[in-house]
Amino acid sequence: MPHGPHADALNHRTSSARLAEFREQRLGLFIHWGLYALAARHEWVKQREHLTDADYQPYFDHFDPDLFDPDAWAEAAAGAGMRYMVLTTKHHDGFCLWDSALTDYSVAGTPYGKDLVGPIVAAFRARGLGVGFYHSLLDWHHPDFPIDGLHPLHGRVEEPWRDIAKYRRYLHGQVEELLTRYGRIDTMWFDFSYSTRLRDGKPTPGGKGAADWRSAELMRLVRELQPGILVNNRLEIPGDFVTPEQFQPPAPPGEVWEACQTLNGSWGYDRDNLDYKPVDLLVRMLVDTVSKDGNLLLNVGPDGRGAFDPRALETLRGIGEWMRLHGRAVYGAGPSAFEAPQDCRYTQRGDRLYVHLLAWPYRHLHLPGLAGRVRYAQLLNDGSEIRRLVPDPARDSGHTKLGALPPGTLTLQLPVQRP
Ligand code: FUL
Repeated sequence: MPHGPHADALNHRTSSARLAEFREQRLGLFIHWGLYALAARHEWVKQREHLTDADYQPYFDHFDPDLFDPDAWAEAAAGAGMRYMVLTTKHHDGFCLWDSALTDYSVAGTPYGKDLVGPIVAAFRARGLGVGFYHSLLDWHHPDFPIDGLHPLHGRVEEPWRDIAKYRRYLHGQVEELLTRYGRIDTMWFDFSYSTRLRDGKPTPGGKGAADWRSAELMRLVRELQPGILVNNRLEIPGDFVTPEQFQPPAPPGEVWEACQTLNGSWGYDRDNLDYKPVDLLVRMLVDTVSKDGNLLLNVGPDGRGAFDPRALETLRGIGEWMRLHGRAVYGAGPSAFEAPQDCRYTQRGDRLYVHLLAWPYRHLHLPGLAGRVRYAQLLNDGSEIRRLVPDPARDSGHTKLGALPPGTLTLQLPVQRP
């Protein structure tokens, strides 16, 4: 971290460069991987089924991902047009994917026996992708973590209050390990703050949880160890970006933001859940997100042997095909000052306006406010020309009218004169 009189300005510049990079990247891969992959029925299985440590132990004893191939993961992400990834270093169950000096509850103690974080970071870096760490503030294995209303053992033990201060030292210590062992880390994705004194699963209003984790101290530690890193907003104090989960904000949140989405409703590997979102829906989510100046983080939960589910791979391939043809309407693109017609989204980069048609049929498309501003119009996927029709001045004043649009979800590319 730079020191001296200009240190603050320098650090500030570093994070604004990183922010610009983040908004340029637009699409990332979330990876939820841990012992719950062996249960294969949602990453909250320990809580949902009130499993004790003993019930959960077989997953630890059998964690031996023989098909783990981080290069294949990175290849699948890059092939989907993703520019960064965020990996669960530890989820709420407390299991650590790295060999932490602070606990035995890590991959090092499993039959697999080796660090996983390092090889994953290296594989994604080798493909030029950014690297982020998800880290849970919760820990359903640590002996000092309170048996609060969200804990798997809630209502099943007599002494629910534990020493949160001891747990907090552990949490900060682990974050320090993660941010000093693996070189530059681009994003820290904490999850999630609430008061551990909640009852019956209901958080205490007023954001008191930040005191439990000492969020401000944790934030300072992260920024000191990794200047320029971006930190999300789940510490209950302001971060660098906000994280709507599994929903598309109807309007731009007015802050830097990243939506996160599952492919099938579960973040961890969920064998019997076949409810995969179709590629065109995910593409529409991406387009909608970029039109509102956001990023999209799409999740894959690798299975117990370390492989991506074939359905997830197929989805990533489909997104990749679309991105290969339409990436220029996504990377570095953002909202447009022009107002999009119904069922359309606009993304814009420089003087290129991208018109994403989310519904069909369109015989003609009227683009409000663009009369006289469109120099040329083409389909983005094949560069073919779209004819501009002469508008009827009585009906179409102020519009540009495009005609002869073929069916399907289309993206048009228009060089425009900006307002
Ligand atoms: C949530 C977690 O509880 C989920 O398991 C998942 O990690 C999601 C991204 O964040 O708050």
